[in-house]
Order: sequence, then C-alpha cells, then structure tokens
Amino acid sequence: MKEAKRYTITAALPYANGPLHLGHIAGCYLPADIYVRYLKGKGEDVAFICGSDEHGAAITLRAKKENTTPQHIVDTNHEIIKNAFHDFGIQFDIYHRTSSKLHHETASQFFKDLNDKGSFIQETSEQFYDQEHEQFLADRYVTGTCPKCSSEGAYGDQCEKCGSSLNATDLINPKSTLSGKTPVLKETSHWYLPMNKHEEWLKEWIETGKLNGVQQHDPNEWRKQVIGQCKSWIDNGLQPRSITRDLDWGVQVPVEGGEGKVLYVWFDAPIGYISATKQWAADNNKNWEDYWKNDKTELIHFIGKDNIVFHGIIFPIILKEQGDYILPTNVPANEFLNLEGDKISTSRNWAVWLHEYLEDFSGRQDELRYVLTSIAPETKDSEFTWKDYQARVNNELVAILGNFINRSVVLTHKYYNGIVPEPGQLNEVDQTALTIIETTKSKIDKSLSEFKFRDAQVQAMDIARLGNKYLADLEPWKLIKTDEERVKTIMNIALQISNALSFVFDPFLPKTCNKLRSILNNNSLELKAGHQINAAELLFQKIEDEAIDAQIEKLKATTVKQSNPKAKPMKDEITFDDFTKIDIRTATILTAEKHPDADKLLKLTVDTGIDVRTVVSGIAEHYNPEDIIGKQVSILMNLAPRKIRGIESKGMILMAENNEGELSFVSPEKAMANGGEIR
Ligand code: B3M
Ligand code: ZN
Repeated sequence: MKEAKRYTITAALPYANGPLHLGHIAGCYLPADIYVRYLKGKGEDVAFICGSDEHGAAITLRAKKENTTPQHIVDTNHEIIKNAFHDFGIQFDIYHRTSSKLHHETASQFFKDLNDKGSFIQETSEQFYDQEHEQFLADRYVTGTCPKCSSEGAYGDQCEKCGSSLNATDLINPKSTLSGKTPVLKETSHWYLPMNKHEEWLKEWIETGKLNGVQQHDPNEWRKQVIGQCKSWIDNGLQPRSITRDLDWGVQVPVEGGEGKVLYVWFDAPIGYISATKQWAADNNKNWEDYWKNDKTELIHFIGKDNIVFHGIIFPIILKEQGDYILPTNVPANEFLNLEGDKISTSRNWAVWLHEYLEDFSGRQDELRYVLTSIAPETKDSEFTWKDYQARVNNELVAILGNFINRSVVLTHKYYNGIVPEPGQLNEVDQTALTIIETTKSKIDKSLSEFKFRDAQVQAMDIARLGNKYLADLEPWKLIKTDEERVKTIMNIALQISNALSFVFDPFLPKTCNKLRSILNNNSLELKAGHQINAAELLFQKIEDEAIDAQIEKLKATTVKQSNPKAKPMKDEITFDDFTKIDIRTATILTAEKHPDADKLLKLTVDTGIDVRTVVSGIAEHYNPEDIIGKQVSILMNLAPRKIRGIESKGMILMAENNEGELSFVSPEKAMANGGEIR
C-alpha cells in the first residue's frame, strides 16, 4: 500500500504578552489559514498547529511593569488571542499553550535527550548582573546602544531597529531594565548549541535542498528572502548560541547544574509545535509521530521575517540532532505590514488590533481577510490604509463579487422561480467563458501551491469579473423579451460561475462562501439543472466614509503625538522603586540674594516644612531676588548636599524649561503646607 502524504502546518506561536494586530495576521496567520483551507479542500491530511508562546523575558517584564504575575499575563492574553483567531476564522486544529504540563514535559525531554547525546556544550562565561536586584539580566532585561546600527534602546538579544541578533554583552552603554543602572559582569554557567558544527550540512540543505545527498525540498520553491537570510547567517559563520537562561519563568533546565535556570524561550517555543501536535493527536485519536517523523509528511512553517533564522537554522539543527524528525519542506516567511505610512509600533500604539476590528466591524472578518491578502507582504513590505481598505471592499467585494452573485440569483428567481434552468446549445461566447474559468481554476491551484496567495486571490476575483462581463455583454434582462431559450443558457452559465466562485474563494473568504453555498443551496462542484436555489441575500455591504473616518481618528487619538518636536527624548525607564527614592516637597522661599561669585546663581533660604535650608539655584537670569520671596516652589529634598561656588547647597529647586531655555518654577496650583510630599 502506498503511504499517504500528510502535512504539518505551523504558524508562529504568538507571544502571550499582548493582543494581535493586523501586522501579525498579514505576516503569518492569514496565509497559513488560506493554505490549510486549500489543502483541506483537496482532501489532504493536515494538522494545523499553533498556540501561545508563554515564556521569555518579554512576558516577565510585562508582568513586572503591570505589577502582576507572568501567569496572569499569559492567562489573560491567551484568551484574547485565541478568541480573536476564532472570530477571524483562523481555524487551527489546535491552539495550545507552552505553559502546559505536556509542553514542559516535551521540551524538557527534548533537552535531556540532546544533552545525553552530547549535542550541547556547557560553558561558564561572564554575563550581566543587576546587583541591586540580585539577578542575571537575560535578553530584554538589558538595553543599550546597538553595536551594529548605533540606535538606542536595543535589547540584549536583538535590535529591533536593524534586526540584528545580539549578545547582551555586545551592547554599548548597557543598562539594566530593572534598576536602570549599569550592570556588572558575573560568572554563570550555561548550555550552548554549537551551531558552528552544523554549518556544512545546513549550507547544503539550504542551497540545494539535499540532506545527506537525498533531495528533501526544491530550494527554488523557497522565497528568496528566506534563503538569503539563512545563507547570510551561514556565510558570516555560525556561533555557539546559549540555550539556557538565569530566569525563574520557563521550562526548568532538567539536568544537573540546571537549578534556577530555564530553557531559552526560543529553544522551547518551536518544540511547542510538537507538544501541540501531541495534544491534538491524543484528542483526535491520531498518532503524532506520523506528523513529525515520517518523511512522507511535509512540514511547513508560516512565520514573519523576524523569525527566519529560528525556523531556517536553529530549529532544523535541533530536529536533526534528535535523529528521527523531519525538517521543514518550506518556510514561507512574509515581510512586514506598515500602517498609514508608518511602521506598526505597539509601544506607540500605532496599530490596528484584531480584536478591536472584530468589535468595530462585527461580522466583517472576510472583508479584512480579503484586503490583507490583496496587500500581503509576500515579497516586500506593504502598507495598510483605511481608505484603501474601504476602496477594496466597495469597488471589489461589493461591486464585483457581490454584485455578480446578486444579479445571478435575483434573475434566476425572477425568471425561473429560483430553479436552475436547463441550458440549450452553447455558443462560442459561452464556451470561451467556461474554458477561461477552468484555466483560471488551475492557475489558482498553482498559485496556492506556490504560496502566492495574493496572485491566487486576484485570479479568483478574475472569475467574478468575467461573470459580470458575461452578464453585462449578453444582457439577459433585455433578451428575455425576445429570446427566452437563450436566456436559459445564459442564466445557467451565470449560476455555474457563481457555484465555482463559492469554491475558489473558500480559502480566502470562508464565511462568505458558506453563505453563498447556502444561497445556492448546493455543496457540490456540480450545479444541476432543475436544482432549487434559495433567496438572494447581499454578500457584502458598502463601507461608509463615517466608519473609515472614525478608524483614522481612533488611530490618531490613541497614538502618542509629539506636540513639541524639540522636546528631549524620554530617559530610560525606571521602576516604581526608583521613583519612591526621590523625595520632592513643597517649600517656600524665605530669602533670596545674588551669589557673590557667580552671575547665574541665586542663594536662597527655603522653609521645607521640616527644616530651613540654603539652596543655590541657577535662576538668576530668570528671576529677580526680590520678586520671588514668599514664592511656593518644589524642592528635591534628599539630593546629597554639594558645594556650589563655595556655598553648600542642600537640595534642588525644580524648574521647568522651555525650548528657548527659559525657566519657570514648578509650584502647587493652590497654596499647600510646606513639607507636603509631591508624588
Ligand atoms: N513568539 C516570536 C514572535 O512572535 C515568537 C514566535 C515563536 S515561534 C516558535 O515574533
Ligand atoms: Zn541595530
């Protein structure tokens, strides 16, 4: 018996540290879902795998920031993400979690097995350590200037500006995200994956698709940017990469010496695909190994471009080291989606959140699916704008697809009481239309099999265009008065085209196609004469200007606007603990006089409520001494005393400064008792 072919299709596990935005959807989840629907439509055996990535510093830091636990963060976001996927029609066979017991066991066993095989090296090195918090600083716990592109705010594992993957110790001017202080170096021991040992086979596998001389995949079918990124990594020389961290959130390192350490999130997350498959198999009476250890199975990873090296190099190394596992046959990574002329940014809230779209445009998930596929960033970055969204929905979905179906169904009811008429002799126009539809169907099939979803959807819309033109050219509404027999043929063909559309659009617009099939009252590729169809219903509604304007307003309103372009950038983030160390109080100036030795300085005595003290302040160019006596101000109390031009100054008067360097006191808006805390 010939062994059946299977597909394991994965979509990158989203970090459960925040909701999904349109960039995530266009980059990875929508193309994956379209591909899976296409395969399942052909009757293929597919496991469509995803889940929440619940480990890593992004999550522990988020918890710290929100003063809660990592578990709470992942529980909340897992639900939001899972529901948004469901409502958007992304139909995973399983949406699992990496915090699950099964995943911890699976990842742990994987590590143990590879460790036993000698696939890792263990090394002691100096890593950044925050003395105040008594903690090693993994990945996002350190920020600094990127050594590659010099931009500030690069993380210890990656610079988001230039995309370079980094080692924390490469950062220029590193700062702990916990204390804001410069970290010290301290020795710690970690496990490393010696990627350098794998260069040779990886190079051959990426460039030729061969593994041990056996053809595994055709590299011409891989996207250029995927091969390009993998090759450039290999050509630059692969380095050992640490796969454990000094953290207390994640999968514990299960071997001796692993106490207090966890697996690096990028080591355990891809194994999450395997643990999810195990859970799905257990729930559905399948054998998970068929989907991971059988070379008839195609493993395909859908991801965004920032995940390429993990799926094209690191995970394949891990799988190959295990021995029995298959390697991916393709990694169709997308580029990025921009939004209204700017990069999507979660920190600036420059994003359209999927769950908010689904609330604001309830029931209109297919409209968004259509637009995101039309602009899918398959080969280069692309852009979403609300006006373009509106135009594509109104001019394509409503005016072409919706209009054609509606005309066909309405006329069938008008002329034939909703019964598909028997066609007469087909003429050349009819034949040509049917032939074009057949060839377009095979083109769509080919495009989908090559991961060209944008093209495939255009081709599907071409069928609706052709249908519209067919009706517009033949004008059955005029012909009905003169040639009733001919109209039967025309309407039969229009309904055949409608039926074809309910299948070719299915991977792209699943909800609409369900509705269309129920209007046609037909689930089969064939639509027979004499068949009764149901009443017409509109497939799409026009999107009005108000809805679009409201979205643009919302985007602008929630985005942090810089009203003063000259304002200095914000300093590094501090913790609440840091803030509580600062003691600022209300105080009243009792006396003021010019500093005997400095033009810019005034010598003040102030009543701080708890003492009367001398403060030297650099405000002489802005205030006359006599004008400020009795003025209530803010004073930084616990600043260590310093001598300024010979006079000891205790504390500092707080001043606001404008773009021109002019100073102004920061005073309570109404009179307050001196010594009142400012917080
Ligand atoms: N969570 C990164 C990301 O969302 C990561 C993907 C894991 S896939 C195994 O970009
Ligand atoms: Zn950089």
